[in-house]
Amino acid sequence: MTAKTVFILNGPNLNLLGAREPAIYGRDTLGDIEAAATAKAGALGLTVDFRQSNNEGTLIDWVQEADAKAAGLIINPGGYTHTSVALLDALGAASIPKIELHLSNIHAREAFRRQSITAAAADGVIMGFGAAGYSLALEALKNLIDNPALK
Ligand code: CA2
Repeated sequence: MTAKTVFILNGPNLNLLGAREPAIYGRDTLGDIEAAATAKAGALGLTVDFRQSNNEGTLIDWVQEADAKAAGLIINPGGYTHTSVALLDALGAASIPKIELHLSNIHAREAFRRQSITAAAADGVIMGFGAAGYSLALEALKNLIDNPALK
């Protein structure tokens, strides 16, 4: 049987991981995270389509593409987490299982980061575990894909 594909979408500035702010976001680069996520997905019998964009509209297009093509979606919306009604609407329109992911615990940070606009459209949120969160999110997504009644 062909492995189901899941999209992992990463928002603005996540391409900078590893270079700056290691105390908050860790030392892994986004390339390191993609390699680990690809290996984890393989162990779960999934294929990953891993992407990053600094553009809100591109992320919205990819959410719509995921809904048409993928079995599930993990998204770290970056700063758009706290601002984007348009991304919330795109996620809300997508019927596939969806996990929101943050490297940091946004509730332990500045007041403006404590609200996620986008999380209302997610089936669940994983945050605060650094790069390991991607692996945890894949496990959670696999559970949702295999058990649609949980959604
Ligand atoms: O904790 C997360 O995963 C965030 O989504 C990361 C975003 C931030 O805006 C959210 O509030 C929480 C930031 C993405 C990465 O930003 C960097 C900035 C400088 C150096 C490295 C990464």
